[in-house]
Amino acid sequence: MTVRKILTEPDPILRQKSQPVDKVDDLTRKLMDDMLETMYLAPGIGLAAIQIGVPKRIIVLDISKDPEKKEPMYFVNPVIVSTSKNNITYEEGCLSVPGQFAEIDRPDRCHVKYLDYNGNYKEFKSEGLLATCIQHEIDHLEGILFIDYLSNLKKSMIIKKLSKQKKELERIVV
Ligand code: GNR
Ligand code: NI
Repeated sequence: MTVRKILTEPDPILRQKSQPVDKVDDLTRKLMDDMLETMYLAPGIGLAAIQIGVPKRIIVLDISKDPEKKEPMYFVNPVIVSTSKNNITYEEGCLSVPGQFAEIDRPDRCHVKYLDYNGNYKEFKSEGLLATCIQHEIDHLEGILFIDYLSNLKKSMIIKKLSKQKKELERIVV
């Protein structure tokens, strides 16, 4: 397994729409293994392939609290079948928006269909943090970040801050 570099905002690749996977083969599984390792090291509780620069409709998640007991979940070509009418608010963060957090409202429950690690068709119903996380990851597949739900002012302040940090880092590295 290989740890890959996580792209951060503002990076136009993060705004690309990811494409469906046509076959869950060994290369797809290698990519999912790399995504999981990258996510655990970060550390984060979810990762979409586009965050490591691969525009494929793949997400991995692990919301287990105990790092000793790993509970990885893999979703290939996830599609939301339905969501609840009632919303829930979580303070969200994103590995591609480092150091920034905001309360975001999303449906409390979501039902998804997808292909699993072995390419088998599955359906899954989630609620609470897991439902929030799945929706956050599926947004990545459409090029959407949680900051897109904030006011234009808050969003532009965050993007400005991140661009500055990036420029500063480049200055140090070069
Ligand atoms: O690590 C993560 N934590 C998190 C917290 C609340 C809502 C969503 C997330 S996902 C995030 C990792 C990430 O950026 N996934 O795309
Ligand atoms: Ni994210």
